[in-house]
Amino acid sequence: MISSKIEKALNQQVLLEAESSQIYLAMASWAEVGGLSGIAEFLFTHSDEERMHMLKLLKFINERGGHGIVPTLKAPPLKYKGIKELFQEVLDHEIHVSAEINKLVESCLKEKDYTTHNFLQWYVSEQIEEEALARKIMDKLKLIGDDKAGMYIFDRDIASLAGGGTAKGKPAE
Ligand code: OFO
Repeated sequence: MISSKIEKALNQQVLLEAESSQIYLAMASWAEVGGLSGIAEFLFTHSDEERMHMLKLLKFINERGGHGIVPTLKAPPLKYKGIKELFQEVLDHEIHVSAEINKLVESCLKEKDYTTHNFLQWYVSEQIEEEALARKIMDKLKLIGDDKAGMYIFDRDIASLAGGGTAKGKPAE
């Protein structure tokens, strides 16, 4: 059984994962409309994975005697300044998510909730991968700069940047 404090904190994380899914979905749609089909595909997949992260939390809360709350989401932005800005936002967002996961882990230790602490370890590793991937993408984009041919190749090959884990075309467990 989880304490109401942990239940509330986990539901906050449900909201954050749902927001992540929503934001990446909006980014995917913007990229698709702009003809960047590789980037769009990558972001659609990423959005699906965030939904899986949300579901996994929601089900855990229910399993542990709490109530997983389906949150109200605010509308994500419609447009982005450019590809570099978009992926910088992805990186910043993932850094924020990692910080929130770490806070949750800390709360579990304080509450002596070792079951939830154990459950959250999957998210801790997931965040290491997601941040690393977003950084790798930003490094590539910095190298490409304003080169249109480089951007064409980036859009074509972005799926191959993803190596095993998340946003790599395979759903999270
Ligand atoms: Fe759920 O990993 Fe990104 O946000």
